[in-house]
Amino acid sequence: MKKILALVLAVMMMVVAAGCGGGDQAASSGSGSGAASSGGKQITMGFSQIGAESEWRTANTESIKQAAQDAGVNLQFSDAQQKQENQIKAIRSFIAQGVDIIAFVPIVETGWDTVLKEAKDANIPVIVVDRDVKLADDSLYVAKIGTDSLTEGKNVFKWIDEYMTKENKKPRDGGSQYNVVILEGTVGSSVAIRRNEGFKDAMAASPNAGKYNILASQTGEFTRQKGQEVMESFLKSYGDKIDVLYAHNDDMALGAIQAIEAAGMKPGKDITIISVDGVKGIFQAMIEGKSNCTVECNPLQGPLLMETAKKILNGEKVEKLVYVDEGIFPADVAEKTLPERKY
Ligand code: GYE
Repeated sequence: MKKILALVLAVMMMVVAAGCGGGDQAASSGSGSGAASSGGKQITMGFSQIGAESEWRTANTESIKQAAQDAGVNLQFSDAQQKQENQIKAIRSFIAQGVDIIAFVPIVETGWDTVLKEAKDANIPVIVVDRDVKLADDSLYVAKIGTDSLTEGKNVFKWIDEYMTKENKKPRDGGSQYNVVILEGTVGSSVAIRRNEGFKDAMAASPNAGKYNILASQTGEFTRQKGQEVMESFLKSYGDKIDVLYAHNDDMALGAIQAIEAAGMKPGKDITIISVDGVKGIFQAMIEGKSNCTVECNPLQGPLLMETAKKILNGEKVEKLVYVDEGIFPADVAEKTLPERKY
């Protein structure tokens, strides 16, 4: 009887030990194999992406997934299909799960106060990625990693202004002003707001401000399809008056190029085209002479995001705002640059 009892006890102890060992092993093998760790356990990050509206966004998602894998971070990825309410739901479920850290791309600027307060109350740090948020209390997030949309918008105007002057372009309607149409990004997104603001600020500050007339400006929702549709309607209303197209992203410019060709005009010649992002598709279009310039916006934010998350969870101080580096690529460097492009 005693022997049986001893045997049962021994087996029980083995089971308990194995259980603990298993747990320890899972935790330590995480850090041992270079996995991200906070206090020895693998980091779980809840990440809410807005969707897959553009080539840029696909590159952004891939960068984040790859960087999580490289850093050994357990990434809980959620796709919001372009809806803020889905993002709020995802963030709430990350809080309920008790993830270590939350990161998200805010589809629009406002409406985040309540859910971010819930994350703060649950002691879960938040990193804002890519776009900006507008909050009453900025302590609701720890860090923001992204791009400088205001500068991008300014650079667009400066490039256009130099180009039109250098090429000695004549307004197509025979008047004294260049007519500009704008395809804007998602309504209410910080990117669409700032890319407009930057463009208009630079225009107002230029001695050539009077040479430009913004004929029409409408959202194309950052997609190729919508960009094409809205450009079709611009062409119907203003056809041979349009001198310049500014598209808030390359995908909308690519859609617009199709609309311009279908209307029997030459994109990149009859209508000067500039857009933002720097995706491979627009480099190809520039090589074919169908677009004139892209102002880069860098989507490869994954490595910096993982590094920042680790620092925050290790109690290190991080910068509140970090912008990634970006360049400007006119058509004459497209062919040389395309092979080096990573997205
Ligand atoms: O320019 C556009 C995308 O938020 C900076 O979103 C990003 C923008 C990017 O869909 O292509």
